[in-house]
Amino acid sequence: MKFYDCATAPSPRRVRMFIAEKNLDVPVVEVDLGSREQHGDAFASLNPHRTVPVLELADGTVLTSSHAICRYLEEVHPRPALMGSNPQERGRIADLDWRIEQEGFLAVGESFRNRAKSFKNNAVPGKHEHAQIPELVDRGRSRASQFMQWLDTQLDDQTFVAGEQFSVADITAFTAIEFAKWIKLEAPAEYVNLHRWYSAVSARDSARL
Ligand SMILES: N[C@@H](CCC(=O)N[C@@H](CS)C(=O)NCC(=O)O)C(=O)O
Repeated sequence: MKFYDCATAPSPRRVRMFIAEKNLDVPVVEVDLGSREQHGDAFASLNPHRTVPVLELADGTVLTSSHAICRYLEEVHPRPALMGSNPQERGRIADLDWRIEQEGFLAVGESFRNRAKSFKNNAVPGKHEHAQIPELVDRGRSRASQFMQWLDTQLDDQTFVAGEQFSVADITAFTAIEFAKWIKLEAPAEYVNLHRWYSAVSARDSARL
């Protein structure tokens, strides 16, 4: 098994945290997005979508999204459970994880990629060129702010995003909040639940990767 990572990119960070929480030792291949290695023949033949993270399994199966990689690792290494321990929990955590990715993580990405000069013709990750749309800089930022407000409320009466157990939903939310620093967006001080949770997750070993 090989994990294609990029130490500076936010999506592979989700998988790095997941692997660390599972205490797994997975060989890593670093992909240099800065020099556009993802568009080179070697990587593009592995993942035609030209994005990281990628998990290549021993039988040659290639998984090309954070969610699928985490799902696979959870199936093979069920403990500690990060995606729920019964059907109800699994459904609930999947629901939260999807919402956090859509409304938090991707909202930050929308703002960042439509502004950064280096993404002038690559506003959407992947093989196709897409011009930036300047209006999406503010829209993404505003959606990310709304996400933070929702997250603070979600954490009002529970330790973690999905309840009292740390889960993949915390990993996606934490990496989204970290990613938001790239657009200089931080949660307001009055979001005390969010800040309490952020301090707790930051203190985990997996958060340092
Ligand atoms: N949904 C995918 C998104 C992957 C993604 O967008 N990865 C970015 C890095 S955070 C990437 O590979 N970008 C390459 C590029 O922009 O060319 C996942 O979560 O795995």
